[in-house]
Amino acid sequence: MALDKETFKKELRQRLRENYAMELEDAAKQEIFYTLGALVKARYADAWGDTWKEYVDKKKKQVYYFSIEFLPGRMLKNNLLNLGMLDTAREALAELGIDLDNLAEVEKDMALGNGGLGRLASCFMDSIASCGLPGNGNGIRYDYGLFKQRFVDGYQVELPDEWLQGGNIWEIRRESKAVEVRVGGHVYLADNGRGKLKPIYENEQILRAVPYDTGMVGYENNVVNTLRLWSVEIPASEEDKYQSIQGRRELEDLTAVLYPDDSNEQGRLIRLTQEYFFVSAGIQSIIRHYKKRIQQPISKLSEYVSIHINDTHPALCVPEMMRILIDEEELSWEQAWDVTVKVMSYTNHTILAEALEKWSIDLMKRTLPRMYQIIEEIDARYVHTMQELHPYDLVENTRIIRDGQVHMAHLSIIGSHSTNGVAKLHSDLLKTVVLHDFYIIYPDRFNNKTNGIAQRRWSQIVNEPMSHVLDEAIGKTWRKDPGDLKLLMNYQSDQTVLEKLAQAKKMNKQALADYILETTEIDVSADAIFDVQIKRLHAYKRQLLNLLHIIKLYQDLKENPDLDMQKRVFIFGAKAAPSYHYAKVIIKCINEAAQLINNDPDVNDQIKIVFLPNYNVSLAEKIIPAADVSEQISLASKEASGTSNMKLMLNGAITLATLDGANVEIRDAVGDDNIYIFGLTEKEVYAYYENQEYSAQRMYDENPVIRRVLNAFIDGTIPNIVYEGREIFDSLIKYNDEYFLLRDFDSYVKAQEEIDKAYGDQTFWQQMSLINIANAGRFSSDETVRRYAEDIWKVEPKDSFVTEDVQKVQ
Ligand code: Z57
Repeated sequence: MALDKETFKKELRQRLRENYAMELEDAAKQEIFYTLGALVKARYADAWGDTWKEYVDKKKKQVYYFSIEFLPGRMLKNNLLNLGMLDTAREALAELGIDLDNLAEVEKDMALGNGGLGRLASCFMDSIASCGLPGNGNGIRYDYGLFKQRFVDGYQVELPDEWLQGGNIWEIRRESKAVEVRVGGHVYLADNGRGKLKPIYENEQILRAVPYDTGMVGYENNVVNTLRLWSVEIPASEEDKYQSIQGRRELEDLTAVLYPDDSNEQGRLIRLTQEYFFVSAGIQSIIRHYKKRIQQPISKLSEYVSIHINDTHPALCVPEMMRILIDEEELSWEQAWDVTVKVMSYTNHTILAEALEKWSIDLMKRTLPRMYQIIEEIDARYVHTMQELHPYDLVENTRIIRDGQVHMAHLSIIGSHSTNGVAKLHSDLLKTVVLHDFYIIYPDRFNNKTNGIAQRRWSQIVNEPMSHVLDEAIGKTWRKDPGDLKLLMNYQSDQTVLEKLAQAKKMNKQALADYILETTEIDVSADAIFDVQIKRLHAYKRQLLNLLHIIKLYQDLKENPDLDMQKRVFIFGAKAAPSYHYAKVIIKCINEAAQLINNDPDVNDQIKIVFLPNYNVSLAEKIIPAADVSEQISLASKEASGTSNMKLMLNGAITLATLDGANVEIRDAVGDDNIYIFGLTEKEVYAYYENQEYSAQRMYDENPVIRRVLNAFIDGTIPNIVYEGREIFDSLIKYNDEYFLLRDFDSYVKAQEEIDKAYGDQTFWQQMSLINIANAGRFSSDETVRRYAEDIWKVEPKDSFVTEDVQKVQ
């Protein structure tokens, strides 16, 4: 039911009176925000209940997306949009003298994730609901999200993110759905009196897992799915065991913090326990629901339930499902295994060896003894079956337990019916290189699902100026159906549309320029090229290559202040894992280079560096609409997909990229003339690995430009980086430049020079920009989750959707 402005205003006032005993005129921003949030939540409460009931009544197969990270960011505007009340709310609030965008900033940015993986999970949640698919999220309700980043003397400093302070308007604590999770102690097997073995637990710790549910509101379709996040508590029965403050603390800390490093497995005990905690709680609640509401034989579970393992962090889904089916439901091993493999599916998100999870046998045994027993049995049976069919080495290389460690990727592949990569190139590399041995064993299990983004958030919500131009040019159907952005291709040569898109971009750039001035005191011109690199700080993503180019430009300008070039602002947003020393060194160097360049009168404002602190979803929403150039410059083969590349493209930025991850598919979508590609291909990178003939020292000796740039790090040109500059220099020369920055430097510089030239021809640039927007529709996560639903999960969209499509065709 549509809500009109007057009713909206009346209800807002009414709720404010009831909850705060206050008139709107006297209320603080916080109070208005919470009141509005409650109003919005009430608008979808019925649909939430109805959705749940419909799934139960129709016994619809549901998918549960298990992820150790979710990164929803702010939800107010997203919910308003999806409920069809964004415009009404904006206008009604304006009439009350309240600016919606300003009010929305009160909401804490929910950052229960590090980067791409967590944000992807949240884009999927949005799309699953918006496509009317029965699917839910399952994860951890961390008390503290990803750390807040500040810069002090150019160094990253981490502060706690107390996102729950002041309360979380969207969540519902579901006391009655709490479950118990057992960890530690010892387990042995004894006769259960019915001819089967049952595990006897000794000295185990019992944890209480309490779920907090958040509605995932679909776009104008009355579907509201559930994101269920678990929090740890001490069970009443165990209270007396935890009399020491320290014991309590340790337990309560289990869901306190998100691990801020997703690129390295530190092998921490707490992390493993976290993984088991949300996996066990999630699967128990699925099984409980199945038995109570679906009431089908447990052997038919896979007809009603699909579980997705997002990267290996939830890989314990496999042995935990086995545990429940065998120990509690008393299925035979064979039956249980059949069900488990059918229910589970797995996505791989990286080929970086250091990010592939392995746990030592010892730690696993101590922390999760029953899990270890089951994994051992899975491993033994795998070896037993496969050694009949395959050579010894192949089986040894693919088994789960090896060299004293449990390989979680192996467990995920063996224990599921589907393994997918996240972009075509990445999926191919899995088959041909990284998981080649598994591909020989299970060729049918491998498939690709190129990532996507929640296009409504990343266009309509974050970029209203552009959205209005699109409405005028091609109508509004693109808002529901991102594929319709294609219609924009008819306006490639329409000066009016090009001009209007340029104006929208300019507005966004001015807004970002204002924000930059306010937060960093750096004054940038909206006429300059806004060149953007936003992503986690990591060596393979090569923020340093970007910096090397900037230093080159700086040196060129020092030599010739009249150099003919476009003004440029290099914008960075990136957090480094607190323990990732080298990444922090790069941050320091970028910040010191910024100090130098931004304040050197010789540069005459031709180039500026802006490193915005605390990059998160909300900051991405400010930067992306204002970007002209999208830096996607990872070493080919290393970035599984990337997703900021898609968001920037959708907002009309031109991609400057290596042929890595989804960049390849972006190139295919826009054509070679509307993207700037440079650098080694993945094949060339692998060839270097094989020949081992790369010499960074030689590049340094033979290339005077590279020499001059690198010397700036050690000769005092960039101030205050005596140690950091040396480390950078050594990483490139002494340790032979692991990520081939110097090898790609010349071709990167050349591509940057072409961009400089192209920007000078504004019509040409606007055409490229339009073509990028027009072809971004294929990267909608609506499309991605539909592919998962059809090929992997076998879940079907809500019926009303089918009939609606039929109507459209007729
Ligand atoms: C993470 O954010 C990603 C991969 C990981 O293995 C971990 Br742990 C965290 C990223 C990839 O680096 C991106 O290339 C990809 O786009 C994203 O996951 C989503 O698939």
